[in-house]
Amino acid sequence: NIRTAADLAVNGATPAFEQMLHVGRPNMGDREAFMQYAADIFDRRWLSNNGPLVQEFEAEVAQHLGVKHCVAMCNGTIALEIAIRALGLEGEVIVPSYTFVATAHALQWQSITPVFADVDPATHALSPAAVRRMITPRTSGIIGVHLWGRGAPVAELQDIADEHGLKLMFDAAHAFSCTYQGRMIGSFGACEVLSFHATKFFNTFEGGAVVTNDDTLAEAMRLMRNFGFVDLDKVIHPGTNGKMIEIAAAMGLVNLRSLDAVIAANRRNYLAYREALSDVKGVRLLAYDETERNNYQYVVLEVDDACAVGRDALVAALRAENVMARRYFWPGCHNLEPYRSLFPHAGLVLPATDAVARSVIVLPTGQTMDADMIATVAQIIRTAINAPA
Ligand code: T4K
Repeated sequence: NIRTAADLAVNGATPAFEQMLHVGRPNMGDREAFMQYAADIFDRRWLSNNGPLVQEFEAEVAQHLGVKHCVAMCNGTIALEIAIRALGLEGEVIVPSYTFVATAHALQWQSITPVFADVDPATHALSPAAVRRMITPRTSGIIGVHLWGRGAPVAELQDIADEHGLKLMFDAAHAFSCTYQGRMIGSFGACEVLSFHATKFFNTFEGGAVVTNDDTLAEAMRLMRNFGFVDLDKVIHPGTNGKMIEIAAAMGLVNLRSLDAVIAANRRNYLAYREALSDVKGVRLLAYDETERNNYQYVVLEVDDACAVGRDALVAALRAENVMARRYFWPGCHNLEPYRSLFPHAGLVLPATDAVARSVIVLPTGQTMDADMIATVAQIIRTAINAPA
């Protein structure tokens, strides 16, 4: 019963939730099915290095996404690094600043300069016009990000890449099992990178993959994820250890069976939040396009500058109630080190990125949230805004 400022934990009341509510609480499939896979792995004594479950997992993912190749990896960041290298990116690559820092780090880690372009404030996705402004003679590629599982402006970015002879790939870490203009995300650009981290819509504990229709690129990535081995004692290329392990693939195979159930739970949560917050002035939920298939993994609340309570005060009020709301992806990569101090980013101003990063709160969703919990979270937000201390 949170009605007045005095009922809020931030003002000394008992927190609404005893247990913390997390953004990114893992969605888990059938426990028994997983235990069976684990027992089989024990008996088989095949734990890693392109094992049978990894191969089965790759085939199922490729089929689900309607793409020719899935190259499974140990996590999304290594998958990004390997994709970037296999594509031959160099010099400068244009990326959004409003993304998880891994998108930028995967380039910087390989001595390629991520060049940050601004986003469209309405969609939070890379702005094609901003991308054009950042092209220089050193630009070799563009990495679009399907942020929050909503498709980046794929067609416009492909046009820019074609006009300027640039490579285009996508960070699809958020967009597993989502569509762009009715087609499954996974086969756009030269390749697309997935993350199966614990906090993602679909997880393999840790994991990732690159998906592509390009045979040569897939072959190069398979080499690179396994030290460049082509035979038992023959190495033909520099490589790293990007392999997915069998127990991760087992989790993936189990979780693949509950994709639709998780989507249904996430969508129900998203609609419950939307309904409960519809009359609260100063905040709005970022809408999903219902004509697309969405995974609804991110409930993204935008706080207006004119809201009676600032974004950070609202986050503090939620945290006091044990609602671990997140300020993703504040303050934008261009404001994080090393980028903020380095040429060409020192002093870079990206107005839309700054405005979006200043306004967003990501709220808990997933299998573990129910209607009562969502009603309470919404009531905390309503009270914090309407009855500030
Ligand atoms: N590109 C994009 C656009 C990405 O968003 C990401 C990852 C990547 C690339 C790279 O993919 P990976 O290399 O990660 O596969 C989390 C995740 O660690 C990260 O995977 C994800 N993006 C990012 C958006 O979120 P943090 O720093 O927020 O994680 P952390 O530890 O604060 O956890 C988030 C919340 O989830 C916490 O409240 C705790 C809860 N949680 C977490 C784990 C791991 C659980 O309840 N159970 C768990 O097992 O980055």
